[in-house]
Amino acid sequence: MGRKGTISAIETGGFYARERNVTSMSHDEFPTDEPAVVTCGLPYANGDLHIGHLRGYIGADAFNRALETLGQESIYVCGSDMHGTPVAVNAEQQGVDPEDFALDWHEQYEETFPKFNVDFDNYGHTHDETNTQLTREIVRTLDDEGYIYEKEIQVAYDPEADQYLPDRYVEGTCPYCGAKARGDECDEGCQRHLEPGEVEDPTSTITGNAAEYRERTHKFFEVSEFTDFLTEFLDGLEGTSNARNQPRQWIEDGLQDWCITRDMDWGIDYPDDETDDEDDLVLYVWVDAPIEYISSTKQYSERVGTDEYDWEQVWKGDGEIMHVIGRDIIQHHAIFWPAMLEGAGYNKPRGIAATGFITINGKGLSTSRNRAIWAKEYLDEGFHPDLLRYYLTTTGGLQQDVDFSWDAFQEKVNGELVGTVGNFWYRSLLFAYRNFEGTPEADVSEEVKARIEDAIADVRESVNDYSMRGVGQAATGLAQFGNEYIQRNEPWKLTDDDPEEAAQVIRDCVQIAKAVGVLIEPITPDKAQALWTQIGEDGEIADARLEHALEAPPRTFDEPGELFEKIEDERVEALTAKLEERVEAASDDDEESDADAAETESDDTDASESEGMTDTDDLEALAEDRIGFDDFQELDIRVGRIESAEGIEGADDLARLEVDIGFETRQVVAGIKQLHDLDELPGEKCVLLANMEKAELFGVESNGMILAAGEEADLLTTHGDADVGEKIK
Ligand code: B3M
Ligand code: ZN
Repeated sequence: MGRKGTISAIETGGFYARERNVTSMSHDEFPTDEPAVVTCGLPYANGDLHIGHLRGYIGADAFNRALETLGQESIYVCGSDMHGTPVAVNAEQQGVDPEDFALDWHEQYEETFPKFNVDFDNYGHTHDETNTQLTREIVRTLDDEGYIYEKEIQVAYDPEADQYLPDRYVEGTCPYCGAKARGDECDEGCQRHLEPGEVEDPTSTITGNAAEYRERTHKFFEVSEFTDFLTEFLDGLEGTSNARNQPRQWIEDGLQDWCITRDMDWGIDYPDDETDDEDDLVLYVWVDAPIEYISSTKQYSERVGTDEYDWEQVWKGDGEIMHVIGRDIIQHHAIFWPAMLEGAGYNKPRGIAATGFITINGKGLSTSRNRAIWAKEYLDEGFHPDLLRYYLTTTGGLQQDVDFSWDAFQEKVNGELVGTVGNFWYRSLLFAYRNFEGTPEADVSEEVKARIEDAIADVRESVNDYSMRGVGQAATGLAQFGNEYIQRNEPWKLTDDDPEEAAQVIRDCVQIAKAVGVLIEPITPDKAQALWTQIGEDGEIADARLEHALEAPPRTFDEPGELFEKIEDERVEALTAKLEERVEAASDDDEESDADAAETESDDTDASESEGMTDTDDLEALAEDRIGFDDFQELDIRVGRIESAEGIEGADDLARLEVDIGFETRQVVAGIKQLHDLDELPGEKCVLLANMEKAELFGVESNGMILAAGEEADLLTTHGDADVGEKIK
């Protein structure tokens, strides 16, 4: 990123630093008096679900459950995304009708989600009657309001296939960052949405031929008219900082209008009056897809009755709308979608939480390389869904990429769920059962009451910060306290000498056990329910509020059992070997089929496939201007940890960072002020060129250079156990 950027580390927030996802104070804290709806990005109905999908659906499910424990009225809705080229291309490859193809996957998803305790209040799909009607109605309104116009544009066409090439039917180079890109998105590079005609050097994914361009008339939505509205909207938007910062940059670069029609058959017809025209356009999939959020809410409302939940109060009144999405679809949710909602007279989202990706053993998840953990595979292995739920929600902050390996999974499960939570539950309840046949009669001590109240406050704050990791940590932290408490008070020594004191300690422990259950329920609902039953509570723990954590459990209960089981080393070794073999086998296949230019990939996020460098000069430089190993050795590049980050006054782009590089802390100036939320950086690992010449920028000395790539200054880092200070070699 050149000389302009340097950073340095400040007080380190540490690994468990609270995730701060909320910067705006323009909303009342949860719980509010308005009904809420939580949504998650709709899965394209085009292939098997994997761990990358599950992260979002589980995270949003946990968020919705956690909101309910706060006393917020809230529902969780979603649906399958049936249209667009992601579905059409895959259906075509299999020679089946896109509708049958998509419905088939839709039904599979409907069955799969509950197996992960992902509990949608409504799960519809974008091709159903509700969504078709509502989409047409909203587009008509936008048209009536004068936000839609026609324009002649050049669209890609494959003469051999005699077919237009919308979106995923074409591939080429991103005009913004040079990465390999799909027709409508720079999926491996800067993540920008691309308009028809924008992708450079387009080739057809049907035949592999270079695409031709033909002139066609298309409909455009005037997003540019909403620039001021969107600027203000983003200022009040809660959720992750990336959902505010990236769109602000795009707005600054100037918003383009958005082509909302496509030359294809599969989709919702553009609602105009001339019907039966062969050239009829369908709506771009990204028009009808988010409308499913409303349609799905409406279906729920119609099912339970508007007295119980009124979709119009939410979507046309003041309801709380929260979207959980992948960070690759921020532009659709934080620019296009609020503009559509505003133009059509609807309520806007309160929060957008855009999550990072999942990597597998430190490498990008890749469906084509079979480097993924499939939903079905996980269940077939016989692991309880709550283990994966816990892993995915608590391993990293929302915005961070989360790495999955069977090793790390084992470590987390054995350490935190078996060792901390399960161990505390079992030892305290078993002791209570054996000595008191249940909960001893006593009041909870002040110390324990206060500790539970603190944990409840942490959960409240975490939910308001959209941090499910914070919720998990509050629960696990309380169980940790429970273990310490029982250890410190040694009730087993008291039963004979001081039975009253023993009763007090155990009374406290049963309360802590119950409280851990109530607090952890959003993340591990089945296990929490099992605990609930063990302590003799009736009904469902999912209906319990945070306050119930302080209410006395029933007097008696039956003998408890252990709720978590250790994952053995041999199991992990076998699973790891199986995964590696599979990836290897797939990459052999892949090499063979690489020659087949028509190959397309449904949702591959393999970063290793991206090529940021396509400029001819760069390629020549790469071929000729090689350096020797000795030259490389001269670069002192080290792993660092950002301790602090703050903007430099008067400099638009610059931030001052303090970076711990093991033996010392460096002050660095980096040009990342606009591109990163500086509050999020402390605690992050980075890579620093330590023997860079010193420089002074805006009066601040920069002693080293932080390495980053791409227009968004994506900070380089390490993914394994390299220590801070380690030299890169
Ligand atoms: N179906 C999947 C994706 O791009 C897409 C999401 C739609 S959300 C309205 O992640
Ligand atoms: Zn790009």
